[in-house]
Amino acid sequence: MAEPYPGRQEDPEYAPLAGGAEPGERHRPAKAIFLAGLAVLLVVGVTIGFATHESPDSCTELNSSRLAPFREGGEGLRRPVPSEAVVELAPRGVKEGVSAKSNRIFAGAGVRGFPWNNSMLSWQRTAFHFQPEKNWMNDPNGPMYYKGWYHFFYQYNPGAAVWGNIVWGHAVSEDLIHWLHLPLAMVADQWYDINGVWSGSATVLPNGRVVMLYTGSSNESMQLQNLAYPANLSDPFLLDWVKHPGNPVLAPPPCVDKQDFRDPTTAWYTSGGKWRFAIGSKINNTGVSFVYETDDFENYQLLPGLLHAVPGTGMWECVDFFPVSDDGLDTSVNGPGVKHVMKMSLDEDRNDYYAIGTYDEEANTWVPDKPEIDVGIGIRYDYGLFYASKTFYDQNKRRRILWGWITESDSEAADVLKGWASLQGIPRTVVLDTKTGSNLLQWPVEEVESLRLSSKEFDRVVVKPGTVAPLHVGTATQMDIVAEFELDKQAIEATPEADAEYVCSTGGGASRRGALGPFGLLVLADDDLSEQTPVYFYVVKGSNGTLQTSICTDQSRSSVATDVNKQVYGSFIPVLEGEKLSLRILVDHSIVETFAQGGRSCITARVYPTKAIYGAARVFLFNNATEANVKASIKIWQMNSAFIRPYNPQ
Ligand code: DQQ
Repeated sequence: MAEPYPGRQEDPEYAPLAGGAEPGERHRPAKAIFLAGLAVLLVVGVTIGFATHESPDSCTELNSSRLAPFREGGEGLRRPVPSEAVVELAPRGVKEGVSAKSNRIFAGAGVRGFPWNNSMLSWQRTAFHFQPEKNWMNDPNGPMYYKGWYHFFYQYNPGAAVWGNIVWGHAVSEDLIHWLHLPLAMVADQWYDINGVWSGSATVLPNGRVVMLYTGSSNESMQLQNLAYPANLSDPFLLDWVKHPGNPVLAPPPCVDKQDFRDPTTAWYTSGGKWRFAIGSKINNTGVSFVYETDDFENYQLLPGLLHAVPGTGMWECVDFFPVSDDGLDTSVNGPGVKHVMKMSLDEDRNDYYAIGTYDEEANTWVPDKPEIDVGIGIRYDYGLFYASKTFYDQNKRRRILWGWITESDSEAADVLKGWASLQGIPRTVVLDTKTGSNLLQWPVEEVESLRLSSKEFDRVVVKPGTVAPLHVGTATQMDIVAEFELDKQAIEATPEADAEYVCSTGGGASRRGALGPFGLLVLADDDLSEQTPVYFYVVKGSNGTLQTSICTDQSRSSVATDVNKQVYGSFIPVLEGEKLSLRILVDHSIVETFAQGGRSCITARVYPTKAIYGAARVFLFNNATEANVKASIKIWQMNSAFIRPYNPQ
């Protein structure tokens, strides 16, 4: 396996920045961009084999022509810059070039809003998940480890609990659990990002310098890529950020819409001694990822071809691209035997998909190992709510860590009432599942275990068909649960083979009984089970006698309120010979995160009970199969709260 930065003698050079960008100072596009424009015409058309919506001639225009009106003396600079972005849109965000961000599905006529009171709404705030003190948050941005601190930036609306006026929030932590909220890192104060400082990624260079590439939505809602640096590298908190005077450094290539070019990845170092990063787009309805190359992070060349393209997947947001093994790898690691993960956030269905494949640096392509589960049509990071995620390599503990945005699934009106919206999932370590070769294993970072308090264990409990048993653990609103289940072998043998498949979303939830399922846990339940969120396995015996297992989270009875999402989430999950069925569930007020089979499949749900809250929240073990006993071993820890508070410079 090749080391990162092979054969490097010197650190790459880039000019330190003296101050913020003035609107009159503009960076000159490189001649390379012209070549890049031509390359896109030739290669994109051939690779994807479809007609663009623009005439082919338009593809021969200079990539840079889109920046020309904004260069010195250009009329773009004289156009008025809106003092604040418009947020009153339906749905919110589409006009600015991003899809709807807030959950408005329960705002329409015919849906009666539930009379939420303060005590119910206050309960929903989490105790050990990252969230700002108030207002709206979405994508994780620029995560990195720097001088002893984990840095976390995020898409943030400082003025409201709905999407809009996006800037970069910033927090630091020594352990990914306890956080200090810092002042905003970047605000929308330049023509090229006045409509929003959108998502981006950090690259920590081998000389310790930090490069932040991010998307700005310009005064004309064009998506432009920009560069920012820490003002003071000796400050471990990296409090001040400077936007490069030459911004924007990239405009959308001519063949893509000006609103379809966003979210640059962390850069990786090539054997040719240059840096590359990927960025998502779409051409007609084909999702694509372009790759740019640079040696100074100021001048870029669009490489011929596409890293990858999948017809029918639409706009790719927040592409992530990284090497993977059974251990964490630096983003620049490549070589024989190294697998690469391609992940994209599918704008059309708001889910994060990944696939494992091989990166050919010379050809600038990534090829999935299994085209039938290509990125966007196969495996998801999570089968509940989990979007716009991003990984980073933690050089401190030599692991790759995944952050994902967990949106609300109640009404926007309720978010406005409670004054905040969205969480970040518990950061997860990510390794290759070497047993299946096609999956990743995602697992809560080990630091979360430092919050474990007292525990209760239930060892090898036999649960008969049709049983619901309370697990007496005290308050059940902040828990870390690990559980293993074994289905009765005789019942499996006696169960006839059938053609039937089980699909969580249409399978009738945990109340629909089959011979070999459902069984699992009911979390956030009240004593009389009028509210409950079952997390369960469901096993069916296929026509060839093999067992097929699904893991599901059933929200249909999670709340008596009507204006919350009540889908049943879940997916089929590979269970290999000799493996027991295993679960880990983190419950933290309104979030339930499930990791099945060591993290081979994950489900994140946001639930909003009205009765099963505070001291009334319980946890139960259940087996709703008709034929099989289930043997369950369970350990449940009460979880402490994390310290997440504002930074006080004193
Ligand atoms: N969120 C950002 C965009 C990104 C989208 C805007 C994904 O950069 O594509 O807030 O949620």
